[in-house]
Amino acid sequence: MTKSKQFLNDLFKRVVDRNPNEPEFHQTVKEVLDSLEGVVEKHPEYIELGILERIVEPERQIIFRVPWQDDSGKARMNRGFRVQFNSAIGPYKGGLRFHPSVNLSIMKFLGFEQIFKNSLTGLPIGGGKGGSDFDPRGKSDAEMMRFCQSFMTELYRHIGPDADVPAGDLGVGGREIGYLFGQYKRIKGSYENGVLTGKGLPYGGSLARPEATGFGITYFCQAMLQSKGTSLEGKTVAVSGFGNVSWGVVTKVNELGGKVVTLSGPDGYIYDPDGVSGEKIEYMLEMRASCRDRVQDYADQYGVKFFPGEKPWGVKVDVVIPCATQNDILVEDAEKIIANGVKFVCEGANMPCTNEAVEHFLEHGVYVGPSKAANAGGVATSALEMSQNSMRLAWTFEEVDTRLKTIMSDIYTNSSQAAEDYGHKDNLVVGANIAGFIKVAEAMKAQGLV
Ligand code: NDP
Ligand code: 2IT
Repeated sequence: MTKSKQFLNDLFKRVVDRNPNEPEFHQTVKEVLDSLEGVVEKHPEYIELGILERIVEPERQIIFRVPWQDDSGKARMNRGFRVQFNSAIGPYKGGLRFHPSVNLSIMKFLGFEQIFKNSLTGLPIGGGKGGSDFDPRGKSDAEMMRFCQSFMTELYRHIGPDADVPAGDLGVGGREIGYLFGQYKRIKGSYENGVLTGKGLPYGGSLARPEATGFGITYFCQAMLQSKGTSLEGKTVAVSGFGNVSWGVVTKVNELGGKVVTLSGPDGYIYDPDGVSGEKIEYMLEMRASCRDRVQDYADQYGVKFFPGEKPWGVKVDVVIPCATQNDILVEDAEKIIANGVKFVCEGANMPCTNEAVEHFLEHGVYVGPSKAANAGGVATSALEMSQNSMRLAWTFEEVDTRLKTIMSDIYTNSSQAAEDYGHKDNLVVGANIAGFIKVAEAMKAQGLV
């Protein structure tokens, strides 16, 4: 074993010892550190300067109490988080997740991923993530507003347009960002709309931000297919989830001539052999807004088959794009996907495949688009929203979409090139980690021991 490999293995052990009970955080750290042997061989100074040890430690972690009152007048309490992971290349940037599963491990995994993802966009944004274990399911609009106001009453002192810029993620969309921004503005007494992204159009939101994550994933997926001499035209696609990201993917896959035949929710999956298209895509927005959290509603509405409690990974398709949440594809799912002859898996959600599932795909010649590269279009367009806010100007949809296309194509090229340069041709997982890491490491090196 090389000295570099030994160092990386030891560092991973230290991360596990120092951060017990954080399996999702361990999972992402392992994936990144396992990619960096060649980089550390070439740059031994990254070890000497403590860059690797520092990059796995958040600069700051904020945990706070969020009290709120429900519609019956009962006092309720949730836990709020903001993990400010790395600010070497720009202000902390990353979404807020409201979901009952949220804990420190999940916040740290997402914040750590965000460092490299944001670096890959080529834009000046550092890595952060936040959220709460609040469950939006079944909450009234008024409850949502009171919760968001209480959450911001603590968060506001830690964020700012040049310090930390949150946005949406699972369970946080345009409505929630609106309530969060209103409370921030009220407390600060000044109109700093660059403090949050994913805003509504009338108060500084960017055209194409709602579509950006899903469109970006599809552009990335198309680049993967084109590099192998094919395209999404005429391909069948299995998608999981039915939220914001899935909606953007379904829309763009249709535009590029592909057919999405599955969607999933926490209740199971639907199979629509005619394809999710036309008004059915609009219906996805209704399902998301209803807060019912059921994909079965789609089957009831359009008379297609619903498979309760199952995932869509046994369905025979050409391309797989998981867009629900982390660890959605396990080794046994990967086996089914491989057995069905799928050659392309493009990760839409953050870390939807376990490390073992990714290994399995790579061993069987499946081309994998890793989430930190493939879904970076969301945060990239958030950074474009920040630019527009700074200039006090708004670009057209076409202008934003054109920039997004260029950014996704550059991310594909840089990840693919880095993989090749370091002797891992066609391993975009390793390539994205290397390309994202080097820029941050160089910035940290230049800025001294901070
Ligand atoms: P949404 O809240 O809009 O939608 C997610 C949907 O997927 C919800 O309906 C959710 O239901 C459902 N879901 C959650 N877990 C599962 C599961 N295990 N199986 C099936 N469905 C499930 O979230 P987004 O679409 O914004 O986010 C989806 C993923 O994409 C997340 O991993 C997120 O981190 C990632 N992402 C989002 C970006 C963005 O800009 N929005 C940018 C980059 C990545 P439930 O509420 O029950 O969980
Ligand atoms: O995971 C992600 O990249 C996001 N949820 C988007 C973050 C952002 O700041 O737009």
